[in-house]
Amino acid sequence: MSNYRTAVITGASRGIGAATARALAKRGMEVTAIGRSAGPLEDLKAEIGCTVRPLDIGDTAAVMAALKDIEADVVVNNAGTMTQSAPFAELDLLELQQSVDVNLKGTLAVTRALLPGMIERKRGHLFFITSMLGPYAAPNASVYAATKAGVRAFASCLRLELAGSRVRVTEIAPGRVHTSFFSPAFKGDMEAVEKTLFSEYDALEPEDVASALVGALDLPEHADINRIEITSTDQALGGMTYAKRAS
Ligand code: NJP
Repeated sequence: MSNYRTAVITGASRGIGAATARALAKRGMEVTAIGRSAGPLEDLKAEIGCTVRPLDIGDTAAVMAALKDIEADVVVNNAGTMTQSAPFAELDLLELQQSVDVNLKGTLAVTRALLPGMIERKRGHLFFITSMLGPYAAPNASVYAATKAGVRAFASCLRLELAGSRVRVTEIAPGRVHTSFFSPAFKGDMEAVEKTLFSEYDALEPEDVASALVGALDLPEHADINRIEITSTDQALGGMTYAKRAS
């Protein structure tokens, strides 16, 4: 495994972030787990012995203050939020704002806080958990897709800026993962989420995404996996659709 010792993971209170925290702690790394929910973070701390920082990453000033003393070899920008499933013209303005604040602004702030130290120490690995709804379009998720496309563009620019610095940049774009992420899209109705999205399809588990991340981390430090797109074998992306002419 590469020589990294410390990791900061956003959105570690559940789902992909918690699975990644477990995987990195198991490999002996010192993990700092970030999220807003103090209770689940404390449970994670009891389980894997990580440090926890309850924090809303949508608050840039709070992010800069909370992370200013942290040395991170690995940063997993994972925290994210979905909006209700709705056409853009009908989207709630508060949800629109929150999505941009967390998915895009929060990711920029966390990276801004931790990247200078990585550059100085000439060691680091930035991960960005984006989405298939960055490169591929879908209706009723336009703001979410825009934020994730933004993070993809950001990661691609950073990779160019950081060439030669020994700081790696890996984007991981997952397909559907079995977490509570889709709850807002179904107005909090988790039964409907399970029935509609998971009961008849195999999805990725959070641990699958964590394993992909560890695979990229495990390469020798001169090797940088730029991007991983990962789906379950029941999901395929790309392609085309055609709607029948309205009669
Ligand atoms: O989602 P979920 P996933 N400040 O809802 C945290 C992407 N993805 O693990 O603050 C700080 O279980 C929240 O913690 P809390 C997705 O876009 C997923 O599936 O305590 N943290 C929780 O720990 C996202 O970027 C799928 O509520 C904040 C975590 O974020 C990443 O995968 C598909 C926060 C969300 O955990 C992890 O999602 C895809 C804030 N303001 C991409 N707001 C999928 N699941 O199918 C939220 O393409 N969090």
